[in-house]
Amino acid sequence: MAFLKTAWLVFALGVLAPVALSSPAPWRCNPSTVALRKEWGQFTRLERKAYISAIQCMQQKPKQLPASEFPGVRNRFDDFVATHINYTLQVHYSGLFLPWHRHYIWLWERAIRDECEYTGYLPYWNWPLWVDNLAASPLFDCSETSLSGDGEFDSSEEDISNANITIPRGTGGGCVRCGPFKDMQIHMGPFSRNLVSLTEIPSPGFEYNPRCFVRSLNLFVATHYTNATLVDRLMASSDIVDFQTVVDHWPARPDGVFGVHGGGHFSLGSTFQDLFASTQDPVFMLHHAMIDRLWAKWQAMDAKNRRYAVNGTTTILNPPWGKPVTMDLEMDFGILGRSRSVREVMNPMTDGYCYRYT
Ligand SMILES: *[C@@H]1O[C@H](CO)[C@@H](O)[C@H](O)[C@H]1NC(C)=O
Ligand SMILES: *[C@@H]1O[C@H](CO)[C@@H](O)[C@H](O)[C@H]1NC(C)=O
Ligand SMILES: *[C@@H]1O[C@H](CO)[C@@H](O)[C@H](O)[C@H]1NC(C)=O
Ligand SMILES: *[C@@H]1O[C@H](CO)[C@@H](O)[C@H](O)[C@H]1NC(C)=O
Ligand SMILES: [Cu+2]
Repeated sequence: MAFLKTAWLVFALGVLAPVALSSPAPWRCNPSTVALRKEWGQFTRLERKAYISAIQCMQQKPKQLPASEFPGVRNRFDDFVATHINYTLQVHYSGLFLPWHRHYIWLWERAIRDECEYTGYLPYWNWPLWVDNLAASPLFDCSETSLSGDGEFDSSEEDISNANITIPRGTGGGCVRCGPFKDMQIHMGPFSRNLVSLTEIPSPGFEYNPRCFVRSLNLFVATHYTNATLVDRLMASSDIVDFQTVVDHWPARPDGVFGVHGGGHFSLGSTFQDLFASTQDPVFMLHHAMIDRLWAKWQAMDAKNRRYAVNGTTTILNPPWGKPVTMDLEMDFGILGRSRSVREVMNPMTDGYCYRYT
């Protein structure tokens, strides 16, 4: 024991002394230290299980938001859900969509590493790989290394249609009864799909509304709205206005449906279709990691013109009175982390970020 202590002391002095004497070099992100975010299918079985355990760990940790104001928040995972609900009207179909979600998913990655002993990095969902058969994908095959799969068949799920489009119903529609998130309860929502002129968080707000986690895999939506042609088209976007249109309004539609962002959300059924509370589906972070990945790659292809490109306002659907997004604008994340300027999140390898994607 004495020997070990001495050895440790020598080791500590040897390593730490030079650092203490010279002024510490500022921490910099470089290619040898950068974290790699991988596609779910590129994770080993152990890595997938570790990520699943991290989500379950967050669902068991105590919440930080107060029960008085946030009755629907029951655990640490729900802190993320409520924060997303809270900022939904600023950070969707607006100039904040890409920057805000970049930081939000980074906060989640940091939280599972700091609070749940997760040692990996965020995985992503590469939509085109599985559009022909979601149920056979490693993400949704309901195995113990998936994020569960389809819900039970529920005959009451209906097609979604409006004047311009009809989306046939998916193959589930009921509760998820298999895989790691079998019988999981969600606590908040549902919110109406009608986004017209919303200026405050609509009902049910942060109310507690326990019910089962629903999925309905939808191959029509997957093949039509998240396929490889659309991803190629997104990557060929000429500028940020075009890029955001293909993400969220392509073909351009006043109600904001569709685009690859909405495509992913609508391909999984009602829990994930909820604009405010979709964070309750454990695949949320992977879906947004894919969007972040495509944005990061698109930015890097022409950094001079794209690194600091933004367009839009801080209000949903960019009304004429909306406040334009600028680099100095501060974005808030409630209790999840300090505010960040838009400029600070424009590069995944600076300002405290240090990640890239496969
Ligand atoms: C249908 O498309 C037309 C033309 O783009 C548009 O003006 C109209 O608002 C759309 N209606 C709905 C319900 O999306
Ligand atoms: C992808 O979807 C678009 C629009 O729905 C369609 O025009 C295109 O043919 C599809 N591409 C593939 C590879 O399925
Ligand atoms: C966004 O781009 C459109 C189209 O180029 C432009 O008219 C608008 O002024 C831009 N808005 C902001 C807030 O940058
Ligand atoms: C919700 O947003 C408001 C600002 O709009 C902020 O003051 C509050 O702290 C936020 N609450 C949560 C839970 O994020
Ligand atoms: Cu969102």
